[in-house]
Amino acid sequence: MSERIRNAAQIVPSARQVAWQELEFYSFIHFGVNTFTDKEWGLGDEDPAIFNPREFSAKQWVDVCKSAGMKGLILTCKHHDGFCLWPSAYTEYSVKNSTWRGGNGDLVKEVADACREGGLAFGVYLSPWDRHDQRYGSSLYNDYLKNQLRELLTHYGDIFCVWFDGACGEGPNGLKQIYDWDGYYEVIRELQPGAVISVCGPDVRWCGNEAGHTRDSEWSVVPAELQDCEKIQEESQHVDDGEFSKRTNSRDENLGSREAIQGKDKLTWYPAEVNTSIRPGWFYHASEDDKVRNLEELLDIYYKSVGGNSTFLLNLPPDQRGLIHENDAKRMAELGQKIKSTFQHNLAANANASATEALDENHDANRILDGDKNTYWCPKEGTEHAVIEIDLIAEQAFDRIVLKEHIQSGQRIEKLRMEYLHNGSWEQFSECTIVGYKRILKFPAITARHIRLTIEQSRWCPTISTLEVYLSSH
Ligand code: FUL
Repeated sequence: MSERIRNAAQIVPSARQVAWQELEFYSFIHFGVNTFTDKEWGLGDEDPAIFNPREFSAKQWVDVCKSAGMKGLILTCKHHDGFCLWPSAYTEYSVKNSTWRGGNGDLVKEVADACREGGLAFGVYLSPWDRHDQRYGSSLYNDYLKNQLRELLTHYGDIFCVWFDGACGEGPNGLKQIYDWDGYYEVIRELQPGAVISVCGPDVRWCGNEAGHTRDSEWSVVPAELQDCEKIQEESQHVDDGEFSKRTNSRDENLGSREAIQGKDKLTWYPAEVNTSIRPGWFYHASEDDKVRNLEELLDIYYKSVGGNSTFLLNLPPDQRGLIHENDAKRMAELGQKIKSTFQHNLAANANASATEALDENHDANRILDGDKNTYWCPKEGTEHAVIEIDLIAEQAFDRIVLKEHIQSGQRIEKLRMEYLHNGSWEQFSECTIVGYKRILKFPAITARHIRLTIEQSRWCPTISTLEVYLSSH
């Protein structure tokens, strides 16, 4: 094993990245003046008076998210049009000049409070691109954005995520802004050290598309240059200096394999998030009421994202009433019900496991069955292959297996297969490449008492913290 791969195997997540990853599934809420103009991108000249969601209920949003099993919510506090959903002291272009609650409302506060009450983590989307603000295009704008961050990160309790997208168009004066990313990050780290900075930020990587497509092998250890990818995308495409074509791009299929990281100076823990909308648009359009994604599609994305070492950020756009439309709410309840019923009874909870090798008794094979995410099995350093046999004690029918690595130790598994004992011989029923935080294996139901997990390829030495067995159809 090369020195490089051995080093890659020892790159670990920060505490904030682990906490974020454990949220698994959370919502994006696009809401603002566009909701009332039927647009996707506002021009920044919309009259604030049009913002008037008469039946707005943050609790309804939170209830819908919870019905789907989501654990967090990210709100577009300001989109590209510049209109702010909180009464910022630094602009007049906000809810304070809207019709809603006579200009006395604070929508960010109501959503943050409802999240806290309902047990959801709360995150903020703040668009750096601002088509309204006159300061845009000068250094004054950077101060403005930092002041807005200060407001959002001090008045609304714990924030789990600041989501920056890379769109950088012209402002009202026809100028483009040179963003002070490092300055923004400093404010975030100072005020909310537990928050991840996503997409145009160092903590969470954009998966590379907005359609819900996922990679089969989603590595969390990737070339560090990807952390700048969304920020420099626009400029780099214009500068043909010969370097750009050599850079890894967030849209590339292969980001973390041995070949992909070969020759890269610096690697880092930069895990992926899959973001997509339940409808074609990000904002609500009545014309899309019958275009809500179906249950199969959403389940498929769930399995491939949450069950493929990513998180799933699903957009639910509230309508002009200020409510998540009935069609979307119904779909979320169906999705949550399906996920919940599938992963309710772990058929391996009382099983026994034994491995070809274990580092010591604190890392024996039964650690993968003990329901404790902090304990894990691992072999001795340098052992790249291993076999774990699991005795389910009785014959069981099952069609899903959940595997987790102990990511606090790194991401190491590259290839594994699953077999079951059938009439005295081992037969394969599933296989996969990477595991990472979580891999959900999905296969036609089989009935067996003995199963076997073979790690065919790994980096330095693999770990497994969890193995669970489920039956989806009961
Ligand atoms: C993009 C934006 O331009 C879209 O409007 C949306 O907010 C999406 C999540 O990010 O860059």
